[in-house]
Amino acid sequence: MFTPRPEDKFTFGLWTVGNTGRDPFGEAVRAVKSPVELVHLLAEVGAYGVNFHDNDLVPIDASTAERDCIVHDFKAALEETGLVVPMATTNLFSDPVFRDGAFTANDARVRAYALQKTMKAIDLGVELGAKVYVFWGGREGVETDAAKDPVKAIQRNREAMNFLCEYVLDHGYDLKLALEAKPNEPRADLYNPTTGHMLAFIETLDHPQMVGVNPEVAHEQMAGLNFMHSVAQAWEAGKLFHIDLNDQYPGRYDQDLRFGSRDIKAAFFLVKFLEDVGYDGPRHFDAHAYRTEDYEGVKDFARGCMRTYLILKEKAAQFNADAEIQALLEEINACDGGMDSYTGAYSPEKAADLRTARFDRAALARRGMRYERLDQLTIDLLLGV
Ligand code: GLT
Ligand code: MN
Ligand code: MN
Repeated sequence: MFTPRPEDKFTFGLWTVGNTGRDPFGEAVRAVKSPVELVHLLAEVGAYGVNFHDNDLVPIDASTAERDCIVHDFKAALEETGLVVPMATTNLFSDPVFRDGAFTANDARVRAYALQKTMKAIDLGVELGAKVYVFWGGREGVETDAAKDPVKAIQRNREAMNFLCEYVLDHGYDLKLALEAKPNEPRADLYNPTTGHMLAFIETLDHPQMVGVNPEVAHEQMAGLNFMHSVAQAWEAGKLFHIDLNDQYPGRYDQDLRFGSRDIKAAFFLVKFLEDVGYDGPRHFDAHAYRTEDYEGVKDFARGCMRTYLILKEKAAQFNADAEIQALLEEINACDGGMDSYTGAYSPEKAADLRTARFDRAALARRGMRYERLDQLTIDLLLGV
């Protein structure tokens, strides 16, 4: 029980299980593992797929011959283990050239280089089978608003996304783009800081149907938001192309904790949402092991992400089958159709009828909703009582 299967579509980035524990205050605590070694580690713990930034796989200064050799070995590891590559992305944040951003940098040469790097990285992702291409603009922001015009930044971002959509179409690639928001870190402020901002931005693009979002738990929680609500809005708009699962204490740096390790109730409602609506994309864990761990601990971390997801999926099924919970939900949502002639699509007659309808406001206001009982039943269920 709670053993991951391919149909669960659990994926990890090379940068997640390959994280060596470096932070702003300390050096690496784990030795670097090669992409091929990481593929084998992921296969051992039962993952379905592996994602990467261009430079997680191919070093930024590699020659074409080196690139081809690395890709050849990586493909062989995928074939040997059966792992797939559902998503790929570009590193537009590590190299010093991106210190002022990539697509929004003030230097036009940096913006052009960022486009060139992304085109090559898209080719690499597609070559390895990626169907979703993520954009996380880690450096697309400012420390001081004296330096950059935020309207210009939005326009530069739009120009880059339009350019890259055309590139994908021009090459006939079967690839969707997914934008990932984050409010801050590593810049003091990042543009398009939440999933909601991204959804609004996407509608201004030349090919909005090709572009969706990749919301991350930690990033919305850093902004103090209810992650599941952001996911729900993306889903309802047909824009939930990918998802980054992890956990986070609100108001802190981006912690990327093991999925479900901090806010169990929020994780439960998230898993319940994804399972209830039938989200069938990858469940990508964008997190990393504690800095205290060796590679055995990294495996514990990866197994833990998947196990917690599957436990919460089982709990969601229990919630949906629980007689008392379902009876309460039925009572809460009870509807005798008595309001149907007033609500729904507008008509002048409806509006006139509704204007004269009589409501016993005091009686309506007296109704207790039983949400305390419902929530306690949820807590009992989560605590296994
Ligand atoms: C980086 C970031 C993540 C993004 C990755 C994709 S890189 O680790 O913190 O949230 O999803 O670029
Ligand atoms: Mn992420
Ligand atoms: Mn993060």
